[in-house]
Amino acid sequence: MASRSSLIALLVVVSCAAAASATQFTVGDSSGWTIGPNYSSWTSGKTFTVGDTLLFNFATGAHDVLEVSKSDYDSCTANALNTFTNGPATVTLTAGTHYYICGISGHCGAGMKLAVSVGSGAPAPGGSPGTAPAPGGSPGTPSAPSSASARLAAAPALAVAAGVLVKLALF
Ligand SMILES: [Cu+2]
Repeated sequence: MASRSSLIALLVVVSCAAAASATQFTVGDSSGWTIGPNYSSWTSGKTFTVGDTLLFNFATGAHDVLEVSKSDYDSCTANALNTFTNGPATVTLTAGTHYYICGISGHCGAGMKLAVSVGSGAPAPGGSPGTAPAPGGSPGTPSAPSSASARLAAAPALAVAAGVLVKLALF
């Protein structure tokens, strides 16, 4: 009995820790950041949230990571907003859509391009695209209520706790 209780306690602790921490996504999984993987396939089905990190795995000098605008992403133009030349590189995600390409000649055209849409965790009501936070701040756009995001952050932990209780009942 004691061992079962401690197992359950351990499960609860581990589950809560997992729900509270940010997620690290390894770009391209085991393939890493290189020519070959299809990065739009890689992003599909994944949910990126503010504070999550992208790990770009590449050998320094073989590739690099440039954050670029959407038009430069579309045209594979190496006009960097941010540059990460040393691999592996970790990028912490902020809200909005972020575009990354490899700046080595020909690599972006060969598929080294990644677009990541980062949500706040709350579905935008009425979902208007193109409402990225403007530098300098636009008037009349109140920031999302923090209580709502706190509730959403707590939801996975509650779901996990409920799951544990169900398992407990089935024991
Ligand atoms: Cu490259």
